[in-house]
Amino acid sequence: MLTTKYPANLKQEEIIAWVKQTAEFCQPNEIYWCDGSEEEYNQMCQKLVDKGTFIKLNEQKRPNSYACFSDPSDVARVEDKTFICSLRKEDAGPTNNWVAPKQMKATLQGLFNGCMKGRTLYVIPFSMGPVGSPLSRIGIEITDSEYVVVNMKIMTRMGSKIWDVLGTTGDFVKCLHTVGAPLQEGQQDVKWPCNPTVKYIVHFPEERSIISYGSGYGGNALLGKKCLALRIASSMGREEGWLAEHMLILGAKSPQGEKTYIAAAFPSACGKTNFAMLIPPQEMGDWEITTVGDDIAWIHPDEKGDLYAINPESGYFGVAPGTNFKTNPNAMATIAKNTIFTNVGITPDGDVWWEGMSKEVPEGLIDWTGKLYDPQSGKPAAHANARFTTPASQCPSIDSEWENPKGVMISAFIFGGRRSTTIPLVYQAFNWNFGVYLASTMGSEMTAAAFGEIGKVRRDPFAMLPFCGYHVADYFNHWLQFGRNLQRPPRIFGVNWFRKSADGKFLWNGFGDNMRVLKWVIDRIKGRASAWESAIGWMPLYEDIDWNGYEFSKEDFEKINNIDNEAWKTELLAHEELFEKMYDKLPKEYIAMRELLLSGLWRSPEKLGLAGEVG
Ligand code: SAT
Ligand code: MN
Repeated sequence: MLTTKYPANLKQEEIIAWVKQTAEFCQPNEIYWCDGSEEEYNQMCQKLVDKGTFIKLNEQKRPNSYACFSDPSDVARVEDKTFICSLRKEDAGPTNNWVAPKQMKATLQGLFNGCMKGRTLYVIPFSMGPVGSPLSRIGIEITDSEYVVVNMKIMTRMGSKIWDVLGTTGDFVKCLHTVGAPLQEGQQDVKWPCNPTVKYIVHFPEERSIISYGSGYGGNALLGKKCLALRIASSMGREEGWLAEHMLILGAKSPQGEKTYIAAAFPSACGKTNFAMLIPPQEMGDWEITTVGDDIAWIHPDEKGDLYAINPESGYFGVAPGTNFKTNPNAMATIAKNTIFTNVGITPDGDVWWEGMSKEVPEGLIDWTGKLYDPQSGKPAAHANARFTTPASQCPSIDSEWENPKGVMISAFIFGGRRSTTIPLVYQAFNWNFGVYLASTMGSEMTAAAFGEIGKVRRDPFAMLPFCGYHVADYFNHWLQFGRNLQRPPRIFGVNWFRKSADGKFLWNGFGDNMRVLKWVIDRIKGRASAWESAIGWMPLYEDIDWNGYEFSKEDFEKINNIDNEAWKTELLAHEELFEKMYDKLPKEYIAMRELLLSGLWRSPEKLGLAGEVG
């Protein structure tokens, strides 16, 4: 029987009993209660260096930073092994894997018996959201991975202070994680322990608990992120009347000093972190973009019926490849120190490198498999899903209100995917309902074979496909109902940075130039910008966009913002494919809205001879 010293300010018997029980079952060598201090973080990193998991980077070039390589079987989230184990199958819906909770628990029991042998059981108390904010939620993660402890330290508010917040009655989400690699007596550990074949990421929404087996990586193991802050929180939000969304939150300050906050959802591989940290073109005047969050937003109505959002995280777990001083200077500055890199390349002088960081590949680079990199191999040096874990507080564009316990007031939602055709650069939905329809039917062309045929459109409602913790059509209904309760519902916009010309070239620069679209969005919210009424929503004419410093022709604008009636008919038909999967719970409004959209597919600004109708 293991003895352990409980934190003095831990006041809930239930937590002590849970940890004890888990320890008896998982049989670790030791129990350690994390206090969240700097010393603890440093000691834990040193332990990872001693084990060979972490490589300490050059202290001059990348102070207090580490790199590590995962097992090749453990490089991303495992969607096919992710389960929503609600009591009833119909509550998980058609987009989630489901197994009856009893049956899943029996499977997990078999796997967890003795799973922490030879390891330490760590107890990590953490807050998603500013500590003590009424909008924040508490989780406790039990894990046998030091990598998880140090990453959770960056990504969440973690440590002893959480016991005070919990007091004697506070609620928390139980998160149990193991790498699933017990060590026998005397057995040497590997650098990246995990279970190469068996992985389970399981959510019990009614119990509000999470169990994760077999992976040490990102969203599979840092249970505060996708598991708690999206899957479990979306289910809480439905019951409690709020929204947990896969959205960045940014602030935009106009040259006149007016501040507007916007939340935006994009599927992965659409440049969310870049958008959240955008640097506006100087020619547009003194615009400033500030960052509240890059991945998740928790959104609550206040007493007046306005919407306030917090970022539940305190760090960024961002994709490294493609990040450079041009695409995202703010991210590059953020990761200059105190950062953990996973699956990037390492230079001979102890710094990091990835595809897209610079044109030349550094000589003598070690690739993410730990071998000397051969640029002729045709393989990338950094894994395509290589990540940095870095404190949000280090971001030069961090918003002054990012830790405000009340959150920031959201004035608009933006939804976008990667679409080479059909979807225009920007359009504004007619109203909340049409906006919810737009978000429900959004799709993105796949860039990784893991999710299906490359280039094919995958429907990804609200960019929540892998993250919605309940029936996706119930989720649509929740959004519709949520809007009915708002006095001043935020405006909803669709964007597409990825439209291509007939010869296959991207029409739009993207990055900083996305500020031009953002400015029109803001001007629309404030009632300042004109727009014409297209079949799918309100759209800018060429003159409505600020082109200072960007030579973008009217012809190209017509291409990028064109509504091709035939393509849209096909698009609307494709929405049916999504709907038939959830016909039993599909909002009845959707059928009507689809018909209304279809019925308007005859107009275009040329046909209407519009010069700039104000809507
Ligand atoms: O690995 S995470 O799930 O945290 C990141 C992602 O896949 O979006
Ligand atoms: Mn994400």
